[in-house]
Amino acid sequence: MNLSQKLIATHLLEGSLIPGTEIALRVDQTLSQDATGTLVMLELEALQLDRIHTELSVQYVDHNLIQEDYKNPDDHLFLLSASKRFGLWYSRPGNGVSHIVHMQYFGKPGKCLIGADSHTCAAGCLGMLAIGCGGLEVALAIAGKPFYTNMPKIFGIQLINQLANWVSAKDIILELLRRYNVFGARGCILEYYGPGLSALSAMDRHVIANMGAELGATASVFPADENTQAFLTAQQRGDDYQPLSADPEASYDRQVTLDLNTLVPLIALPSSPGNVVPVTDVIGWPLYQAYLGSSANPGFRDYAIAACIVKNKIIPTQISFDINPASRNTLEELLHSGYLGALLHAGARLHQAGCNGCIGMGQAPATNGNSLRTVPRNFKGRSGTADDRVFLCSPETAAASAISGVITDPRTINIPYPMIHFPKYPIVDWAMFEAPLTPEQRAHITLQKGPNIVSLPEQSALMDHAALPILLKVTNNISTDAILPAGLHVLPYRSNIPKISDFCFEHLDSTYVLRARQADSTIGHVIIAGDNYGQGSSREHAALAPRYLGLRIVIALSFARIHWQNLVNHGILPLT
Ligand code: MIC
Repeated sequence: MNLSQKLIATHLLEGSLIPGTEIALRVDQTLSQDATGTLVMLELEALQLDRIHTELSVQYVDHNLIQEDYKNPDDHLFLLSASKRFGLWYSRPGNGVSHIVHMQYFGKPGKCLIGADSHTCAAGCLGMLAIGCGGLEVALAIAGKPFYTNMPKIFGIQLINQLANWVSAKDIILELLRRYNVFGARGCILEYYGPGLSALSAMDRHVIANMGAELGATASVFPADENTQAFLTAQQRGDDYQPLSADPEASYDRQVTLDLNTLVPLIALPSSPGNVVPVTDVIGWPLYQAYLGSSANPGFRDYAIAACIVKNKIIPTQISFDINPASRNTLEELLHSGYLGALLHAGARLHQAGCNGCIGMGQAPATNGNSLRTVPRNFKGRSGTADDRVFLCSPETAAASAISGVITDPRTINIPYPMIHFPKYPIVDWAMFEAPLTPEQRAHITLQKGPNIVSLPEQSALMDHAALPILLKVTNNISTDAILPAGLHVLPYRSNIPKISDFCFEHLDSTYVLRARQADSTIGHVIIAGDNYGQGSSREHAALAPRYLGLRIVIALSFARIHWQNLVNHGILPLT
């Protein structure tokens, strides 16, 4: 067996390992973040849940951090009260992005994690079976129900040789996106193996595993080996380690070999993670912003190498050089090691640990300004600027470009390849979490709901027969960011479905909401779409909000996995 099959077999409750057939999995752990988690908690409330039934469930606050008014902070306190009420761990605002923090504190080889965030697959870097999904599935898993999905094909990625200097983990996943595009791994688990793994740390693997979501993969799986053990030991969790790997003669449904030594710095052009070209194709293009951080490049080395590149230099005035630490611990380590000082001295703008500009919660780029980011996705308008020009690249490329003032191949800057000095003892600080309460303590907790937290709307059953108007026709690869945008003006309504529905298809067809409201809501309407409809984020708001406006059926050439399930979960018929 390959490792993915082993992980599935040990969690299989129903079905068999035949690709394409439905399987039910036992879930050990769940994660949710604030932008999806408020719905999860409202769903737990609707289920009248008494306590969590998983081994471990964690609620993070990492997305909606800017407190322009009461809405986001009300959500944070609601989530704290719900975590206490139901028995979840709570990670406070500023503690960092769910994916890296989960890896640091809770990730465990061999466990099955599902998460209300498409990048949950990042935890596959530790030898976990980690799958992103909609909030309702996380709520049901917390309530002790299995997770249903189709048995994926296993796509073996054999890594041989080693990366050259100035080429890093981000370039590996960008190379896979260059080859297979944003739909190339749908219905698959990407399983990495081979001698090339030995030089990739657990955090390098996180970079690669995280962006499996961009290829449409169900999960990313790495073996648990000595690099995994080194990471867990440094996190003072050496006991959580167990070695895991594919059998020596394991086979895969699909297979490719990647010679790491042949890779070059790559960059995804606006506005799809699949538009990948070598950086050499765009050198000299003007730059407005260079942006470090997010779940896609969250590790100490990603900031440290940028610090080495900009050390003792000054970033040109017109460039916004944004540092978004992914975890508070990493921020503290950068502080103590001096790397943060080098970044700040060069002109960096330091933001709090969290998702921030990755989802358009601040740091929007200027009109026509090219923004080079280490984030995982660059769908149009996601940064908060409607006509944005966001590129995806490695920290090396972002920092080298920041210092040069134009898009630059990091191999051409005139400094020796830096040696990173890692902290001897990484910071491990459980004080930043609220641990689950005892049953006696939980009994006294009530949910703390601010005025913007609105219970889930009542919905009528799907009709047996209907003649419905078609209100919208859209093309291929429509992302959930296009269906229900992110950004500072929309995100604070994540706990308020009636209000957030005002923003459906805002950038794609600003007349849709009005036309849907004017249509007969007792009949509803249809959307026609191309291939890969609903790719990207797991936000179930992209189903619930159009449903609130009367959407009953989507007819598409094909659907992205998570959005298809979200449509089903909320009573919209997805027809292929
Ligand atoms: C994303 O990267 O698109 C997000 C924002 O993390 C989403 C979740 C959300 O929309 O709240 C995701 O990846 O699922």
